[in-house]
Formats: sequence, structure tokens, C-alpha cells
Amino acid sequence: MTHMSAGQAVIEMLRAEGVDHIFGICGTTTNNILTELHGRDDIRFVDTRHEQNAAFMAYGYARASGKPAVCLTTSGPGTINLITGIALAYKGRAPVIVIAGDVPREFIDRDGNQAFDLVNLFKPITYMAQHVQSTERVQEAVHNAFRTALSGKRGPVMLNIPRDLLDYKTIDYQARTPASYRATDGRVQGDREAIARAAALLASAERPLLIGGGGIIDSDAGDDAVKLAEHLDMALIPSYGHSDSLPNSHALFIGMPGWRGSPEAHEAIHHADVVLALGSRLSQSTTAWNYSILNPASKIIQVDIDSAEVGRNFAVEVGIVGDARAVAQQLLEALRASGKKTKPGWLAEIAQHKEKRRARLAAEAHLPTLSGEPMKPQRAYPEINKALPKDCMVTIDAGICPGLAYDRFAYDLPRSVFNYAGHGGLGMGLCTSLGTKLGRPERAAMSIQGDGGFMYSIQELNTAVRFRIPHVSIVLNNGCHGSEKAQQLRFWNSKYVAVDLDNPRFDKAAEVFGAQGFYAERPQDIAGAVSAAFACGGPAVVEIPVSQDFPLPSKAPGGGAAH
Ligand SMILES: Cc1ncc(C[n+]2csc(CCOP(=O)(O)OP(=O)(O)O)c2C)c(N)n1
Ligand SMILES: [Mg+2]
Repeated sequence: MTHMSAGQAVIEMLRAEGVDHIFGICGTTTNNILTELHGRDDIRFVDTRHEQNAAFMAYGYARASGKPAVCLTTSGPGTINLITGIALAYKGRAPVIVIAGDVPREFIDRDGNQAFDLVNLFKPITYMAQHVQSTERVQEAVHNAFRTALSGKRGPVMLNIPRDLLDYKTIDYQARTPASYRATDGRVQGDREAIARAAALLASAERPLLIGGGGIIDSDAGDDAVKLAEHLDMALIPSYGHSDSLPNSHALFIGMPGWRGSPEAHEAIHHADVVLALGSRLSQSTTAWNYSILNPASKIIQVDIDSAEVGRNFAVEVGIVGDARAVAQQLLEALRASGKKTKPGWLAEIAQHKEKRRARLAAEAHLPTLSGEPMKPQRAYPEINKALPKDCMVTIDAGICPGLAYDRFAYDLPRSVFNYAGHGGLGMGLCTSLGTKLGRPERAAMSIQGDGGFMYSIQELNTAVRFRIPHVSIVLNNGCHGSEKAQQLRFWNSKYVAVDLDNPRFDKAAEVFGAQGFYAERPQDIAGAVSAAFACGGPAVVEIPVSQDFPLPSKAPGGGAAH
């Protein structure tokens, strides 16, 4: 038991959880915690230039590192500004813990300055939003927050602490290890009988296919999924936005399905007779929620840590509640007993799909329809690929030009690709990517965004410079909100409103911020510029001007996401 300030006790609890970065902006209600960081070097406060960006960074940090991330913000607008980024953490299943310093209790319920019902504002976008009741219960509240954020399906939580509970208060702090207040070991195993039925179905399959979702990343199940697939000759398909759940160079890997994905993946999925959805919700983005990608005749085995997801979007033959890694191991063990039966016909079909995709994308470097000036956005990708470090973490912002990245970058390591995760918020690219770099400093990090998306958070170049974060931002500048302009062109008779943009030169803007700027107007300039940006060792921006000849949207209004 140690007597200390209540604010220091909060910091000690974060340290016990391994938290080494806190994202936010200062404010009068959090000085009781913030000032306790003075002189400490075991934990760093990353003060951003807008709270929304702090939440986006925390999201990137948590997804890249697999560790919880923390935001600390002040009363009223300071915390309200987090909402868009925390909504992303909610959609993207990231354990982000918000500690909001609130006005003192005497301001509450009487329209005091900066007094808002923050708890209710955060309820729909967190797994738990709680008003801390007393100084004595702060420790319990912080433990609850970590337990909730990290158990089962991960996600954000919010603690609202009125400042009078901490200001100048001391407590007798009893340090506790995380294992004493939340389950830190063990994995949820699948039900034995369900495993046996799933194994029998997989053993009888002629064209089995594995869809690997975010659950594979969260449970580190990639290697076990691959072993299972190799045993059964299963095609490997990642779910939408989770291309890094399975190694892309593997012979059984085809490509990602969905709107921005590979048509070859759709062909394979449609022809599969048994589909194992491992840690995948079979979401709207992966499946379109209809049988345009999946085949109604295919039998589906679905594995998810959250029983509420099993059978939610498609009828399943076998549903298994469990950890993706534990279940993959259980299935392999059950199947090994019956030995391996090679499926040469299906293997040949998988190889054909893989080759067809490779050839389609390779052709983009030479297609006459993609030549000419200004450069078509597709033409930038083979060139960026030439300079992309092998271990690079890539964050893809919303927008039509960045969206091309989904089918055009390849990953062999988990925790390599980050995106808006069904949230769709423009402007997360730069900030999330900076968070990934802070979460995994040993790997390279790059964000790819459009001119619209980049201007949402360009001020965070200042944060990147102050914190000396080595980072590359690629800006595909088509001078418009292209995704929306394409919609107005195709579905609204070219009645353009609010879609054209007049931008500064982004490489020059980078220099004003103290970062490095590069400009690549021709395809042959891109690889050199991107390599130099990575080599410069600090934050860098590569502007690539591209044409407005965007790929047209295939969906009618109301027919799906427009980001
Ligand atoms: C926060 C937010 N506001 C608005 C939108 C709608 N929206 C989707 S894409 C887009 C335009 C993106 O433009 P840009 O970043 O330049 O990419 P481009 O489509 O031109 O490649 C807009 C405004 C959104 N997704 N998120
Ligand atoms: Mg644009």
C-alpha cells in the first residue's frame, strides 16, 4: 500500500497494463493526472492538434501493437471531439480507453460551464461508458475499463471522472497485477461436438475455402489457419479490410473479396462447397449480405469469439463460439487423424485464380487505357509497390484513389493493414498511421490518402515533426472529393456541387510544417520519391497528382457504402 496522489494512482494503473503512450490534449480537468507525467520517461503524452486525431492515433496504436491505448481529454468539447475516432475504435474492435476529466460534480445537472452528459454521448460507441462515483472507486473503475476493453470482442470504453474526485486528493494505492482483475491467460475453446461436426464437414469437402477475418489478427491465428488450409487444400481468402490476416504470398492465397477487392476471390468463393469463416462476421463489406459472392449451395462453418455474430448474416451449417486460434488448432487435430487427401483439381483452380489476379494487376503498369497525363491513379500503384518496405504497415483512408490500395498491396505479416473498418470516416489515414508507427516502431509505416482526406488532419504533421515520427504519407491528389464526384457524375447527371477542391501543394505544405516534401508527377518518378521519403528518417509527404478519370462506382445510391 502506497500513499500517493489520486492522479498518480491512475498513471500507476496504466503502467501496470503496459501503457506507454497517452493521446490527447491538455485541459483544466485533467491536470490532476497530466501533471503526474512530469519528469517520467516510462510513459509519453502525445499531445495532438485536435482530439479527433488523438482517438485516430490511439486506434492505430492499439491495432498495430495489439495492446490497449489510452486517450486523456478534458471536459465538454475536449472529450466530445473524440467521438469520431472512438466510433472508429468501436467499429474496428480496438481496445481504446478514454479517460475524460469532467467538470466538478457541483456543475453537473445545472447547465454549468462545459457540463454535458458525456457518458450518454459515448454509450452507443463504447462497450462501457461510466461515470466514476467517488475517489475510493477510481481504482475499481480503471480495472473495470481494462477488463471490458480487453475481454472477448475488444473495443473502446470510457470513464468520466469529475475533477473534484482527483484534484488534490490522495489515496492509499494498492498495486495489482492485471491478472488479478481480468482474465489474461487461456483461450476460449470450441465446443467438442461442434468441432467434430465441423471437422467431418471439412473432411468431406471437395472445394473448401477459408475466409480469415479480424479474429485471426486478434488471436494471432494466422499460422494455425495456414496449417489447417494446407492440410485440407483450402483456398485462403481474407475478409474485407483484413488482407493481412493470411500471408498473401502463400500459394493458396487468392485475394480479398468485396467492393474494392478481387473478382478472382469472388469466383473462388462462389465455387467453394464448404466455407470456413474463421474469426469473420461475414460482414456486409465481405459478402454484400447477399449471394452475389457467397453461393447459397455452399455449407458455412462460422467461428467467432462473440456468439452474437454466429449465424447473424448467413445461415450456418455449424456455428462455433471460440477463439480463432484455439479452434483452428482443434480442427487440425481432429482432421489429422483422417490423413491428408490432396485435391489436385481444386488446387489447380486456386492457382488459376491467383495467376489471373497477378496478371490483371501486373498489366496495369502497361495498359494503354491507363497511360497518358495526368497519371491515372491505378498507374501509381505498381510504382509505389517498387519502393514499399517489405514489413511496411499501410493505413488506407477513405476515398476512391486510396481505395485502389485494397487490391494492390500485398502483406505477409499480420497487423500490416489498417483502414476505416466499416466506419467510413475520411481523414483517419495520417493519424491512424502515425499511431501504428508509435505502436510498432520497428516497422515502417505509410498512409495513403486523397487530397480531401489529407486536409482533414494535415495539422498532425506538426505532431509528427515534434515527436520525430518517421512516417511516409502518400497523397493521391485528384483535386476533388473523387468518390463523391464519381457518384454525382454517374447517378446525378453531372450536377456537381461541393466536390471540386482547390488545394495547396502538399509537398510544400509539409515543408512549412518542418517535414520533408516530395512531388512525383510522372510514374517513373514515384519509386524514387517514395524511397527517398522512407530514407529521410522523419515525417515525409509524397504528393502524386492524378487524373479525375476515376473508376466509376458500381453501386446505385442507397446501394451501399460510398466511401
Ligand atoms: C468524415 C466524412 N465526411 C464525408 C465523407 C464522404 N466522403 C467519402 S469519400 C469522400 C471524398 C474523398 O476525397 P479524397 O480524399 O480526395 O479521395 P478521392 O475520392 O478523391 O480519391 C467524401 C467527402 C466521409 N466518408 N467521411
Ligand atoms: Mg481527391
